[in-house]
Amino acid sequence: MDNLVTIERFILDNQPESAAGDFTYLLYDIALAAKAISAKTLRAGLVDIIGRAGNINVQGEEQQKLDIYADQVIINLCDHAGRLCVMVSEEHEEIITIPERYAKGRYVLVFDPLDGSSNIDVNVSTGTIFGIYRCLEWEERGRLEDCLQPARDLVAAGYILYGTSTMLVYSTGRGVHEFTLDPDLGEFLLSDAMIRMPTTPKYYSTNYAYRDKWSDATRKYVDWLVSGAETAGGLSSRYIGSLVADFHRNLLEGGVFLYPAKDDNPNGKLRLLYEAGPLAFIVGQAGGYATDGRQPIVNIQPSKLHQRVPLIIGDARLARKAEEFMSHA
Ligand code: FDP
Repeated sequence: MDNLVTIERFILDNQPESAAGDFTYLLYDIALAAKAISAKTLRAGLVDIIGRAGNINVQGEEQQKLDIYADQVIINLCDHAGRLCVMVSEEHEEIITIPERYAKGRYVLVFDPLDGSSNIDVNVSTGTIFGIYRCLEWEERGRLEDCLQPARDLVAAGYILYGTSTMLVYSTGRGVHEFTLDPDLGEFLLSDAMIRMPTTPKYYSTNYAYRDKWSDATRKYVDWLVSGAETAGGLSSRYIGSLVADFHRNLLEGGVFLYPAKDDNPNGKLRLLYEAGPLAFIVGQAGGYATDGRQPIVNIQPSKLHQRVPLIIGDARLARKAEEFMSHA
């Protein structure tokens, strides 16, 4: 037990002294929400399987949609402690203000409570993505402007992967750190610190079924990835269709993920504020890069809460190459 480092201890040991208050506890709150969602996710598989066999579910209760559950858990654990001034969730059209009866804090939390939720029914990995900004105007309570900040201004970003193990990965701009939930202890334990992407990428990840809907430049770029022209031995293809899981694999194994623009969706599918932005911040901290094909994701000023953005993210050289292809378009 001597060398086990819990997430609480790691966060505390690695915060500048000035920050060892609200911000540290906000990260704890998110870690606690992650444990609750993880527990429910594991049980959801069981409930679903038993339900499918024609039996009533284990508790005889109506099963709540997991993404709604995840959304409520995060809000309930984070709204009352006086650490936040406003939140943004994929599940809510408008900003989520902190109720007047609670103290207002200095931070803004943006999150996608359960990404890849279409995978739950088939027992495939899902994830939560989050980003934390500083509130811009202390006097005001819950403004849209506080939420519409570029990812380069994130104070912290992270994700939780509900896979064969539950993992929490985060960065406060000083490296990327990974924690694995020990189900017996109920604690996130440090499993990797200061993660760097491998120098030799292995994978490209995209939904190839959209090939005919991509631009010529995107097709040429993906052909270039497939040809292995600049990567020894070529790249292999991996696509789960669950952003957090696809991103995490490529972060550790090396590779590039893309969800580009399509004929019927000129800005792609993924959301800038609580999907592309936080992951772009993290990948940059691990030596990678994220672009919309023209500019770094971290530099894009959001104009709407649920704005979509084309995303090419992962290995720095491979992602930058996309900009070369797309600038000739
Ligand atoms: P999902 O719709 O299952 O929530 O963010 C949405 C997302 O999943 C990502 O996790 C995933 O990368 C992408 O959509 C998959 O979209 P396609 O089915 O169009 O490939």
